[in-house]
Amino acid sequence: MTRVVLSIGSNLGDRLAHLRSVVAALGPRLVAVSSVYSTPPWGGVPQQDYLNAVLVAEDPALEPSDWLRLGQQLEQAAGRVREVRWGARTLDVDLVFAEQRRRDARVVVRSLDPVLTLPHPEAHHRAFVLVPWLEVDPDAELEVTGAAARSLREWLSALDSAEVAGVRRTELTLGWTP
Ligand code: PH2
Ligand code: MG
Ligand code: MG
Repeated sequence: MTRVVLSIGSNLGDRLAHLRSVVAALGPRLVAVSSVYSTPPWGGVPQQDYLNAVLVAEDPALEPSDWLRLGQQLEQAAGRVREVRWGARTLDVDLVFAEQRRRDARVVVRSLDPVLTLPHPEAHHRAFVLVPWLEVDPDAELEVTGAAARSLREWLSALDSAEVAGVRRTELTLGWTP
């Protein structure tokens, strides 16, 4: 059983429809869905603003590598073409965090594999990940390699306040009801 946190983003084409395609595909596996946020592009490549959201999902049968593959399939279904690093994309599905459920305990999945590093090595630096994640899981803690565990709120307070303020909640919805 894994419970995962996915960061989804789009800044090309019908951005909202691309995000919604992930919600539709995950269906009953979804545990929580954040609001949709409008976010300035991060990474220095001039491009359109993104829509970003965070999803929490659970599936007894999927391992982290299965979630990664599923995310890549959804990116392809949205017509994703891989070109410029940090450049515009129809759909990006990033696995930022995973836990294994063992009876009542939750064990955080840690991996230094460059193909799938968990927790995501940059999640704690990205306001467009932390703000929606905090909305759906206000008590979450994130321990990244080489740093102590901190709450999402603490990671956010370490970021540039202009970057955090740039992440704006919209009235758009992903059409999910618990
Ligand atoms: N994704 C990127 C590069 N830059 N900027 C924002 N605001 N949101 C993203 O999801 C994003 C980005 C590459 O994955
Ligand atoms: Mg990404
Ligand atoms: Mg990605």
